[in-house]
Amino acid sequence: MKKFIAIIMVFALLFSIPLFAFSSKSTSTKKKIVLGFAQIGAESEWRTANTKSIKEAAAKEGIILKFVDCQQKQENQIKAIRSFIAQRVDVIAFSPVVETGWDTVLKEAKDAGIPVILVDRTVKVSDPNLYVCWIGDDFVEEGRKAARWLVDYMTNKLKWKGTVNIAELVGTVGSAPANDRAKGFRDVIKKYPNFKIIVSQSGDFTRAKGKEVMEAWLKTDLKKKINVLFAHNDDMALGAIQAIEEAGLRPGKDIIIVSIDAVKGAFEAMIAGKLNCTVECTPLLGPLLMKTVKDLMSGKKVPRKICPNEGVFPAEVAKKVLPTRQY
Ligand code: GZL
Repeated sequence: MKKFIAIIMVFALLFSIPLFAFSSKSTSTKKKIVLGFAQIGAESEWRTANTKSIKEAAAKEGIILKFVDCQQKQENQIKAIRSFIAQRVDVIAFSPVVETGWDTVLKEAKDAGIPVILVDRTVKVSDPNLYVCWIGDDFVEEGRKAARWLVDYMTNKLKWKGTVNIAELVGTVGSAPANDRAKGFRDVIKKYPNFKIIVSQSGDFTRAKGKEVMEAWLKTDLKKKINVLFAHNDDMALGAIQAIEEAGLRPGKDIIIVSIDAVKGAFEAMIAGKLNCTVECTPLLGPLLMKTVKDLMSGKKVPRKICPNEGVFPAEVAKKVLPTRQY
């Protein structure tokens, strides 16, 4: 009898171990990374796509995202960064609405030992070590690409004779894309004396403001002078297109239009013959950001600058390319 009971006990013990192993809470629960992100706002199709990319990538990577929409105000971004510091997040990322005014708050993050990643736009700071990495697009090159396309189109396609009078819709005043796209565009057209920027004003990267500025221009003698519109983003170009039509002119014909971003709305406008070219500036930076965050947290060295490749899309390719676009 004793032997029988001993055998039963052994089997019971052997059988319970696997169950015990499965039922016990794994002791290696890894702490989830917490990322604070201070987004500029929701001013354009581009920004909406950028936010979607960041949120989806965080969810996919199991990163806890504390996301703040800062309504295009620097003071709100500074407030959000301070709240991330107080919450002791692991990493802070943000797209700085303008280039300057960040030294103090970035020093607070550095003193708190929290790494900062710039996404999309860049900053001008006294100490470059106030951030560890910038993930974004080369805005100067985007401006150059827009100008190179324009010079080729006017000179070789339209065989334009005489002066090319250009109106420029500038992005948010003081922002890196506005400063750099303007610089890149001028780098190229300064080599062609007949290409002249005759008027330049900010439309703050929004459709509404782009329309408002173009409306005002077309109420003056600029209506007879403007041959080309260079818009720093598609949203301002799309707003200006509405104003051009309401003024009885044909966008894409009476006024040639080149812009930047390559959002879906731009492809639709090109297919409708109202926009002539858009230069790509990808907002799909979420996966790159999450990879960089994970590399940082696992102690890997991360590059100072991560710049995706981008294309140029003239109207003639719009119909074919649109179905392949992700934003
Ligand atoms: C560029 C980005 C700009 C887009 C605009 O990377 O910062 O801000 O060109 C957006 O559409 O508003």
